[in-house]
Amino acid sequence: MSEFKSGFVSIVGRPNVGKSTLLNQIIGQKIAIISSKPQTTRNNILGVWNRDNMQIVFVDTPGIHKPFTKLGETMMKSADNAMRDADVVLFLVEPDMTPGKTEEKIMEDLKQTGLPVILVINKIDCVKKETLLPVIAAYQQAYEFAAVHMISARRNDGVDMLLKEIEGYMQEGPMYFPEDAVTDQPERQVVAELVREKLLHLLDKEVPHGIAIEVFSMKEKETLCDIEVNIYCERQSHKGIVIGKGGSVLKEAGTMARADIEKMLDKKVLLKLWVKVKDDWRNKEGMLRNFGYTGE
Ligand SMILES: Nc1nc2c(ncn2[C@@H]2O[C@H](COP(=O)(O)OP(=O)(O)OP(=O)(O)O)[C@@H](O)[C@H]2O)c(=O)[nH]1
Ligand SMILES: [Mg+2]
Repeated sequence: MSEFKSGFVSIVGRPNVGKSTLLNQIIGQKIAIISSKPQTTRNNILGVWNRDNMQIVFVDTPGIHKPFTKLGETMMKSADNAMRDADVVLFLVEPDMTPGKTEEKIMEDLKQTGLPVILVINKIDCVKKETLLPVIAAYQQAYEFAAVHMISARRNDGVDMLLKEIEGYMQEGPMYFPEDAVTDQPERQVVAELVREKLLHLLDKEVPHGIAIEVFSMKEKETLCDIEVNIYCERQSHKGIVIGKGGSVLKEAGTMARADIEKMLDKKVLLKLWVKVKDDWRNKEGMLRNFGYTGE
């Protein structure tokens, strides 16, 4: 029998490049939430890819940016940790931008780790080939990548080839997670994230960035799951926006989140949402810990 191989693969890059989209596509399930707004992912999210003789643990990370809040700092700590504790790193970039300050900083940090880095140019469905060539050239001049791949995470284009490449970096090792595990995220956490995803979608400006979710009750019965959720926002004025005229925003978020949660749990869900204010929680360490933003 051939030996069992395993390893960790971190997915890093600036906010909004499609890291979480790629993780979900590889795992074939929605593990990480996705939005068109930057700084969607707030902590490292593990996705487990299982085959007969191999287990690859993918680590989706918060997009790398200059933090302005304590929450931002913990997010950067998470990304930094993931970058160090990997066997190979996927550096995701936009297809129409040569390396900017963010990318230069990421490459500097990656160099320190000495790990093999695969450059992954995402969203190639959005650009013409001619646009890609100078982008690839600029990156290759800036860094010695172990390989370069062009993909569309959204359309699942080029992802199989990338996976084949990654398999080559796995070494003899243990099965880190049970073979039926797909993520390290507890169900409650996934529920909280799904609610946050809908609010990211429905709300604008600073409001969605100042939202944290707490699932304070989840009672699973035979055919039904009763879930109660607190939505925290940073200011009294934001509370009204989250609720919406006549409760319209909250109602829509609830309907959409319930559909996703029902799919995940495969049973009917009763979802109750409450909106509360916690002043400036993004800068309070105790609250960050409460919400599970530990920087690990
Ligand atoms: N056109 C196109 N859009 C994509 C592709 N991959 C991701 N997107 C879109 O890019 C946006 C950001 O995707 P995410 O997966 O949330 O990006 P992220 O890198 O995880 O972002 P953060 O968590 O904020 O760091 C979403 O609107 C996605 O639908 C792609 O291959 N093509
Ligand atoms: Mg993300």
